[in-house]
Amino acid sequence: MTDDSLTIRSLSGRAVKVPLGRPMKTAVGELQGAPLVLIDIETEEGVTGRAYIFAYTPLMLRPLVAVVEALSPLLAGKAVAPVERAREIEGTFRLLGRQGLLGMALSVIDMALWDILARAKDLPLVGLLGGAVKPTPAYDSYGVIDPVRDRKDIEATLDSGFRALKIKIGDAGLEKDVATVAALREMVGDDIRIMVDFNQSRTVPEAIRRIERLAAFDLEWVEEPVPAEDLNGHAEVRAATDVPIQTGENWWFAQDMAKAIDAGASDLAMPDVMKIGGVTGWLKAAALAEAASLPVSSHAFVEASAHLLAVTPTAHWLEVLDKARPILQRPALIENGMVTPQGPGLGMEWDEAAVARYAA
Ligand code: SMN
Ligand code: MG
Repeated sequence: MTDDSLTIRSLSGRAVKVPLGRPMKTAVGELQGAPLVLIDIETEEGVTGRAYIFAYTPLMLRPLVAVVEALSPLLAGKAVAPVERAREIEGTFRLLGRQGLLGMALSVIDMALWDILARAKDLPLVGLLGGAVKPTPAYDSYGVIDPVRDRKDIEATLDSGFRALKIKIGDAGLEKDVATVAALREMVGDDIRIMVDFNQSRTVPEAIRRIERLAAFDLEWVEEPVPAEDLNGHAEVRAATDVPIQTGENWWFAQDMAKAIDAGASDLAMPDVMKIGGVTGWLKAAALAEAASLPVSSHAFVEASAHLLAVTPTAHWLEVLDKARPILQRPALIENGMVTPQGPGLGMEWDEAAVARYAA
């Protein structure tokens, strides 16, 4: 069977609301569970590709299913050729633009198409991309924490082998941020890497003021200190501190990443495979990062990120925010603070009983 013998038959999306392993409070709101849209792409040859969209809010579940279904006629009968499909769809939506829900749907459809190609050759995606099945260092991702209340969870994170963890901050005043990070540093010791994420919540002066105090705790990075689209603001904060600035989860396709690099917005990059354009977009982002000497970390999407970081020249950290675990037959392979890609394809099979249980 050659790749071009694979033909898309149909596209479907199913909405689920999945419980989160732990609360995910951020400076800009709290996630009540993980609203996901599961994408299945069937082919005439009987190979099915799977991927999922993270909707962030249940309010977007029905619209996202509608967007996926609206795209189906554009893809049915076409070859499973994700690079060609991405080029074609970019042209189709040139006037509208691919940001927002459309960009999320296009990125995840791309992931499912690559899943088909790898499955058809009985390969893990990393293998189809020419890489090796190898583990990537990972960090455990928390929301806003209470060092006393969350001590047991954090100890379990370290006991399971993680050497890094991220917390959300910026939900209250500077002193709370400083006290939380100081308590965490005290709890985990000097060798564990700590990342903090403001989730776009600060102004430039306030971000600079807070980071000046947080610099004492040897942070791996400070993430999205100001609104994601404020590239100059990110660059201003970056110029005011030696603490590495991280951003990228809100870049739409490689073009946004190129603008951020041009603006000198960050020391690091963390594209989100659901917004950067799926596998096709990620490969472009990885090339941009290598050319700009930017370490690349992932954002959520543990399963796909394990494959993609394994073929990313400047791979840095993999974020473990394991949202899909409850609806997968086989969870992501997370061992001793590392995540190893699983196949075939992206390595995901829906647990249909769980999908039914969590149907939205
Ligand atoms: C985040 C991820 C997913 C949901 C809310 C917030 C956060 C992160 O920005 O980087 O983990
Ligand atoms: Mg973030």
